[in-house]
Amino acid sequence: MTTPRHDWTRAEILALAARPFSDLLYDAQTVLRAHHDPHAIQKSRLLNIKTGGCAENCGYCSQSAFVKTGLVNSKLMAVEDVLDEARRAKAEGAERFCMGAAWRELKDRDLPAIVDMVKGVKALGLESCMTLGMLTQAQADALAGAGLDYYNHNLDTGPEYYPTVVSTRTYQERLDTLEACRRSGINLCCGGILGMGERPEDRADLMVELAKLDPHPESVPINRLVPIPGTPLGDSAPIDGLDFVRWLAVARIVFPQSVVRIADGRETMSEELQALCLLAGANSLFIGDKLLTTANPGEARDERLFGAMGIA
Ligand code: SAM
Ligand code: DTB
Ligand code: SF4
Repeated sequence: MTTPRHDWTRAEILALAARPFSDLLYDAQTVLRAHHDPHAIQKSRLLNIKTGGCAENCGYCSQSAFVKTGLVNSKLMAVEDVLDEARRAKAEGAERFCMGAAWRELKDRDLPAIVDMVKGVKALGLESCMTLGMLTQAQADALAGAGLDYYNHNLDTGPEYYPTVVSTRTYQERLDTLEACRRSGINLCCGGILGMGERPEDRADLMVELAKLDPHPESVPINRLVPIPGTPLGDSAPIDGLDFVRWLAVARIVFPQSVVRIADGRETMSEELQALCLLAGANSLFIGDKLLTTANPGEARDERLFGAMGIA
């Protein structure tokens, strides 16, 4: 068993990431096996409960009001419609239902509907997760009171590169919302994106910042940038597949007790590359054929992957 550490340095993480591929994967797989069932995958399902028109300017996102991507904006979905989707997700094998809204921050006027969604999802026997932008302490407490299990709020990259990607909020504001969730007792889902033109140092810094959170986030989603035409990062070259695998292995070693998720970016990965991601210690993914606005492999492809890997 590895004790989670909160004092990782940039240099240590860069050294880890630079190890021979087989050594790195062997160690990551060993950490996975010491802390988790290596044949189990945590399955989440995402639903965009409010699409587009977001007041933030995140350079990777199709839902920012600063960009034209052809996306059709919509208002917050009705509670019953959200619960219909949650029932479907449960029938498809999801354990956790994650609801995302393209908001800079949660407004108190929307809180009653959000609380009803959390309660309804819980009543179906699913874990609940919300990602709604920034929260005040009172809002986090209200979500915790409704029974919310997880809040997703990513740090996305290292603090030095962050202002290049988004300028309408600060890194510290991200950390403040995470702290509010922690105080209210909600589990954290917090990770980042690789492939936005960041240096290895920025990836290492992301891991350092995530590792400072005490306890570590219970879920660590690692997204592979999906370049969306019309966004500032729409022309980005995709991150090399084996490089992505390396960083998943680093995340597994740095966050031994956390569930590490291959989040966005699976749609364009071969089965072989996804199998390597799982060998590197990732043990969670989103099921279904759609994430928020981007595509995901869906049931038939995932069944082949799970079958090949011996995952139930
Ligand atoms: N508005 C909320 C927020 O920013 O926290 C929640 C939704 S936001 C879409 C959730 C996360 O999805 C982002 O933090 C980012 O890590 C990831 N993401 C968004 N667009 C992406 C893209 N094109 N490729 C990969 N990951 C993406
Ligand atoms: C996370 O790290 N990835 C999810 C979830 N948290 C909310 C989102 C992935 C998809 C984002 C891009 C899209 O589909 O538009
Ligand atoms: Fe808004 Fe979230 Fe997209 Fe940023 S990532 S523009 S906060 S929906």
